[in-house]
Amino acid sequence: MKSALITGITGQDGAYLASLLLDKGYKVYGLMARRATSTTWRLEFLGIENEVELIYGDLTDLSSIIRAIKVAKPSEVYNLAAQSFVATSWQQPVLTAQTTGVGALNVLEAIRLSDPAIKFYQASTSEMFGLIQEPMQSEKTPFYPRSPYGVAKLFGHWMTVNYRESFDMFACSGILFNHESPLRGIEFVTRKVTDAVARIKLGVQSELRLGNIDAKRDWGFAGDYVRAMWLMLQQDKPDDYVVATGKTTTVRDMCKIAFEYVGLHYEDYLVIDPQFYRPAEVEVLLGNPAKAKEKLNWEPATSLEELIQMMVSADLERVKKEATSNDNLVKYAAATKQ
Ligand code: NDP
Ligand code: GDR
Repeated sequence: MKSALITGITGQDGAYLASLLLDKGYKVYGLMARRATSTTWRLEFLGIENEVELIYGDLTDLSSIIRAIKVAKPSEVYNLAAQSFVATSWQQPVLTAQTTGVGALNVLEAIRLSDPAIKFYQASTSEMFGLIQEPMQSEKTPFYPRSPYGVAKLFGHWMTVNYRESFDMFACSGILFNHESPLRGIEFVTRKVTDAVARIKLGVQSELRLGNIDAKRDWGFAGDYVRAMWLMLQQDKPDDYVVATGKTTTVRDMCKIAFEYVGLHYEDYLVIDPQFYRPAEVEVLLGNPAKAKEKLNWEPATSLEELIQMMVSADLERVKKEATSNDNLVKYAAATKQ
């Protein structure tokens, strides 16, 4: 039986990847940071919380990663853990560098010191392109990150390339464009919108406050994207791949799709709030997934409309359940006023 270790297993991608690997017959281990409150809700949502083995550890603690590798004896390690919210990376740049940047190096070092034959996947990002000059970004597009997060990820990306070239390790970097799902963190714009649409529809929220709605993103479904991660580690040779849909949409149009799905107009509820603008913005992202299609035979299976509908439906169901008691309704109404 193949064994895999996933860092960031409690995150959106970690949960979907764990589910995929379990379906493929892997024994799945997850490195999980110790927190004061439970973080396993995504694993529970997918019904796999008892199917995976969770090992406490932190990406900034090399010894804990070495220990996790000793326990899991994996043939594949997927490094998905990170401080992954771009906006927070200006407020906590050092933590972001240590977790998102040096954390990736810690995992590479842990593998090199334990068993360099272990295959490694690094969760790289389209945020590394940042202030791009090319209309479509591919593996050959130069990088120009625009946030401490993007800079930290670029360090992890080049370390992955460097360990492949220096130590002949099977190390791959997946340059993934934005991907979303009902399991997306609530602070990211798609989920913030679909959650607001559900609350507004059910009468427990009155407005939605956003920042730069002219930003354009290439959005796909997380469930499709974790398949590409796995495929990268099944190839004969390690390499880097862009994973994207090849379509870009403004935040404004994404809002329109979400509100229209429940028969509302976004213009009636949207408030532009300067607090959600970023010190430096990535205005547009549009990926070219041609290499992933050719070499991995990977293609996205979910359209943006299907994705947004899936997210709004899940949020409607959740908000309905949460708002069954009067107490909760009062709480939500108060939270909306803040
Ligand atoms: P999430 O923010 O949902 O998950 C991040 C995970 O990292 C969580 O499990 C979190 O644990 C864990 N984590 C954070 N800090 C540490 C630490 N110090 N030690 C151990 N674990 C830690 O991210 P996604 O699932 O959306 O993304 C997965 C990866 O892919 C990330 O690296 C992200 O930067 C990258 N990426 C994501 C894209 C996207 O559109 N989703 C696109 C391109 C790249 P906890 O639950 O305890 O907070
Ligand atoms: P991003 O995702 O920064 O692309 O990073 P996010 O959903 O946070 O922002 C997308 C775009 O929407 C604009 N925006 C807002 N964003 C948020 N979060 N909240 C708002 O109120 C708001 N208003 C407008 C942003 O300015 C931005 O242009 C995600 C993360 O998953 C990263 O970890 C990953 O690497 C990249 O995607 C690819």
